[in-house]
Amino acid sequence: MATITGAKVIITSPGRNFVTLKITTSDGVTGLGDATLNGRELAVAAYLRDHLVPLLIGRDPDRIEDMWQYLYKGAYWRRGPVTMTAIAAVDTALWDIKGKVAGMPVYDLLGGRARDGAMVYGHASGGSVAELLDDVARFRDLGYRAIRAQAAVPGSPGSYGVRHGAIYEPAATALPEEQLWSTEDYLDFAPSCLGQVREKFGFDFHLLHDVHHRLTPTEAGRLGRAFEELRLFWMEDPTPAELQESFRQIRRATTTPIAVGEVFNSIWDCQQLITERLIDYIRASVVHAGGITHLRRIFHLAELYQVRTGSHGATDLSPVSLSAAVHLDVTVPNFGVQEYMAHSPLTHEVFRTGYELRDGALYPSSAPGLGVELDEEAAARFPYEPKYLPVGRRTDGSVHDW
Ligand code: EZ4
Ligand code: CO
Repeated sequence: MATITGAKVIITSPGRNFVTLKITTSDGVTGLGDATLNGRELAVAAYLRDHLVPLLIGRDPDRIEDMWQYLYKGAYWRRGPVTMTAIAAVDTALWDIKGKVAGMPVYDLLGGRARDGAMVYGHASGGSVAELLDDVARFRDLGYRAIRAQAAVPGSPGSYGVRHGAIYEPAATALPEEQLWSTEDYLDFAPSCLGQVREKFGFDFHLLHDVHHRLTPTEAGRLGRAFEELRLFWMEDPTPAELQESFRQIRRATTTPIAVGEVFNSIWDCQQLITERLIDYIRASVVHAGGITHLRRIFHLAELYQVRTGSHGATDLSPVSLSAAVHLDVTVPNFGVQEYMAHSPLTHEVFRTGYELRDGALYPSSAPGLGVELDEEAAARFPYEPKYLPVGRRTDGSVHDW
């Protein structure tokens, strides 16, 4: 029997911060797991280094489900983003190792591909509607079949999702930036903004929009109704989702499809949303929802209720996460779409990836395991830099959901 002989936490900042767990076995096989929790990176690094790594040494790397149960139930303190991200890193690294030992890509360990590639959506944005329209045209020219559209709301400098430069990185400052937000201005602006996208480009592509948790259920219902004639692929995160039953109200108000889940960390965060069919797409991710083992369980529950998948894939999810997501995406029958924001060239100096973008879809590498390598010498050249996500404030100065 092989045993786990080493587990190393690698913190690196090639363009942005990433935490990665690298597990080594007595046979000399290594596996990688993403452990990045944007703006709270060192909490997960400490959880791994101080509390999980000592438990891993000497254990059997083959027993992935048992390891998951051991770390989840063994903690006594369940769930939460820090715990579940740390467990995800161990779980993902063990799937990577199992694939390498078997000589199979992870998608084959998961039952094999149901499709060759995973359709992705790209992020078009603009400081104005005119800029957004140019950016949508660029994504269409690049072959994307699904495009998320976000534009700056006039008078709301804290509008979500507007790229400045080549890469969108909201965690950009050493302390949280405070950004002003007006819900009223946004509700006036968003339908006409997306309406202009449909007017110019028509309906032959999927159009998505992220509300980023900023509305009440009443406001979200009204916005969803205003979007109906635009036939969105989805309206994402219309409200904060701690209150799962609030989605009943949004559902009653509109037929615009609803997607939610990027901040979820367990099946318990979406059980009611799925089983009452209060959403159309579940957006939980490998890294923040307990790894491949737990996300697969969420996706299988969703399949029973005709809820499709649409995993979070912003650049704060490392190339290891993205690769794991694509391996899972191509296997599940209820796949919907995969979010994709290309990582920066600096990030790829550290992470060598095998997945490929073609015709608006990501194709997993057929290399054994996840097909991602981390260059530790390159990683050491990019030391950790404290970076925080912004904080939203309403025009009266009070804190709002960012
Ligand atoms: O703001 O990942 O759909 N994508 C998103 C992301 C999140 C970031 C937070 O770290 O909403 O851009
Ligand atoms: Co989002």
